[in-house]
Amino acid sequence: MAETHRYTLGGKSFTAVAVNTAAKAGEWVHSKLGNYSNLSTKYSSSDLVTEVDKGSETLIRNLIHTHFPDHAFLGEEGVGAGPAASSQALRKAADSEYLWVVDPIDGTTNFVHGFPFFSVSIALAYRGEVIVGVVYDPSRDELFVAEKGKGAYVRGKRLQVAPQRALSDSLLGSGFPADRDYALPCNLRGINALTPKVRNIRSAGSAALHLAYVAAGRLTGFWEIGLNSWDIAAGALLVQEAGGTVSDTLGNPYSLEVRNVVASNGLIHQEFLDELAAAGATK
Ligand code: 2AM
Ligand code: CA
Repeated sequence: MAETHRYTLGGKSFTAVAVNTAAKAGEWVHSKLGNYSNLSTKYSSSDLVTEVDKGSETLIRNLIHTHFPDHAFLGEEGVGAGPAASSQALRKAADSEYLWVVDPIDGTTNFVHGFPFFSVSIALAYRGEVIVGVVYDPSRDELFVAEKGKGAYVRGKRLQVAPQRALSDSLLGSGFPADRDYALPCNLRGINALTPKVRNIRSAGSAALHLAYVAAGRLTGFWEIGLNSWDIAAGALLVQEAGGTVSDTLGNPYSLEVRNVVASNGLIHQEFLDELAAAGATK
């Protein structure tokens, strides 16, 4: 990794800005719990957004641009609803040298219902490759941070993926996608096929935080169909830097374009992919 990645104007490192920004945004979001006023829907009746999502994104964008005015910014709330709009936004941003990929609240449904499992997800990509990833859970005050080639950490402790060698011993995470026409039925096929074959499955409603839990060894693996780049980017680097594997459901290596994600400790990865393929649950 080139030295130019580490230092810039004023000597603030990219990682320091990512960490401070996620912490600040997460604290603000947490202070608004049970206190939002404008609930609206985006792509479907289960795709929720509040003024807190928008406020968090504005706070994050302003802070990042204060330090790095030339960097490009891709945030969930700056993009139109639906998968076509988000793919197009990513293609447009992909040419940028430095691109911040941000989900201001991952787990908005939980935030709206007061279920304390949501996160702020901030990633920085250099020429399309994620080099910094931060996922912050304000409910537990856990900040997960990874730097390319330098490991993943929470509270100063190095993260290591889980040790299970077989799906039958694994605790997996997944989700119930908001897109009920395409992503939800596909994911349900996977859940149907995998539930009897694994130790159990958890679905707590924040893809980014589930990926952080894979990195921390709290889940053996996670998969979900139809996610967006901002749900995955930071969490994918956390998993990789904790020794795990991230791919799409067909086994192609992780990139910012991946929407159907499979993350694991690596040891169960092939078995995981094989089961999803056998269930017709890859796309
Ligand atoms: P969000 O809260 O940022 O919207 C839950 O299954 C996961 O899917 C969450 O990470 C949630 O992120 C994400 N999600 C919710 N609606 C979505 C949509 N319409 N498209 C893609 N991902 C979505
Ligand atoms: Ca979001």
